[in-house]
Amino acid sequence: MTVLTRRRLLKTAAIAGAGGAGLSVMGRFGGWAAARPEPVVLRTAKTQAKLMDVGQTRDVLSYGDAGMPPVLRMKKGEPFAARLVNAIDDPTTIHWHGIRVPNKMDGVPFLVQPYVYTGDHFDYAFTPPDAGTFWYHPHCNTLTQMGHGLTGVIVVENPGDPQFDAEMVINLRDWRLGDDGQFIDQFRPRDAARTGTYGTVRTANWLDQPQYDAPAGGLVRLRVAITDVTRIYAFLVDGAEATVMALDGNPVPQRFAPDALLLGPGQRMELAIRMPDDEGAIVGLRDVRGTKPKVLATLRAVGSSLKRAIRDVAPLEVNPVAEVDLASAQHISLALSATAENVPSDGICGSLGYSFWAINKVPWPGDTPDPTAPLAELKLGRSYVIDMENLTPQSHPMHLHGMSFKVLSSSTRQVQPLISDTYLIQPNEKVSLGFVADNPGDWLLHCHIIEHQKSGMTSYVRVV
Ligand SMILES: [Cu+2]
Repeated sequence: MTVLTRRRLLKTAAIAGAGGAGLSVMGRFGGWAAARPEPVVLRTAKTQAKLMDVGQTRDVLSYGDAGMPPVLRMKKGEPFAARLVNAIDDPTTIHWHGIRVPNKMDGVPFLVQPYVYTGDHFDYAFTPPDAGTFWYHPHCNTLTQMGHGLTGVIVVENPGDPQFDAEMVINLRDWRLGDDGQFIDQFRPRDAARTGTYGTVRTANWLDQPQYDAPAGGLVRLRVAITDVTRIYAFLVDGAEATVMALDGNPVPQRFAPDALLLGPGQRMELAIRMPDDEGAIVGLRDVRGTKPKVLATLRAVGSSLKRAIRDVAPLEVNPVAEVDLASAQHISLALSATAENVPSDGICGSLGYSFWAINKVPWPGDTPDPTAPLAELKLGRSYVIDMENLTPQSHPMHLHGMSFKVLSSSTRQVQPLISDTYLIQPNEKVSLGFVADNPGDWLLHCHIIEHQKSGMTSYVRVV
């Protein structure tokens, strides 16, 4: 594994800087220059936000000076560039969750890039191959940085997308705040060893139950991303006809109504909603999981009815993900378990100081480079099937970086052949996920309940 020294790190930063300067010689490089976009500046900052009635919450982190991190819009097959400028007092990076980027752009410190220290910057550039709903977040000290606000949604547009009368993006997340509206401890060890530590304040787009206007009788494309560090949701829409069009950035083969649809941290869904005909009618997006169900956000019908029909929504274009060859695929067994170990470990990238979880009986010490080796070395271009078994009483949203897999089968339920980057595995479930190892590099495979990730449920595969 690549170990980055401070010296090498500075060299890398210098190269990144030179890339930025290259913008000034655009005219000399014809097509290359024309294709190179102006970078979006994502500047981490400490800010305040009104998350509770009692007043402003301090020590909130965002990209930009105020409000939640911006929704980033990209276009499928068109180059995108962003400059991360780090203005917080902690090293950081950006990971583009679900987007199949080149390895060096994946944002995992030490595995693929150096830390971006306070005052430094890093230039990200890639061309998103897939259209859909994705998200971005740091991969350093993630429980704190994401817990305090650094989670934003990405929309990758496709010019061939069906037309809607309105589109909305909802970023779902919680905050660990006390009665005074200020941050409390981000986790409790006894909860980290179970489902993870839940937030105390729940928001949609950093608001409590926001309401958005949408045309009566119109078709709404609602993009929802769970960017929370812990919470699993069970989604329901009431007051309107709704259908799930896409999950985790990819169209579903068969559309279905969100009837307590379970999705975990890191997952996204795209709904087509047909608004009611009557002006003022309210549509609710609900979480019905657990003992405290909640209306997350509402839509209010406005104007006279457009009289659309949900069946008129054309299919979304399938993303160009290589088809797994099951006949030649090699199988990789993966057992998720709890571990008896409970010892502090020195995670370089924000370990919690505990080991509670393991993959194939090995608890990983966070994102440290040594002495750990990849879970598996995969041959570029070859097909693989991950046979994953959950031996714990908790659910785990398992996320693979860099490549999308197809859900092949489950031991406990009927599954559609969904293409995804995150699979929410249930207790006692065995699932088979097939993919083509077509993206070279070191790719993390981890639980997206961040406390689980940071206390052992992390590994990576190497594609060479
Ligand atoms: Cu987990």
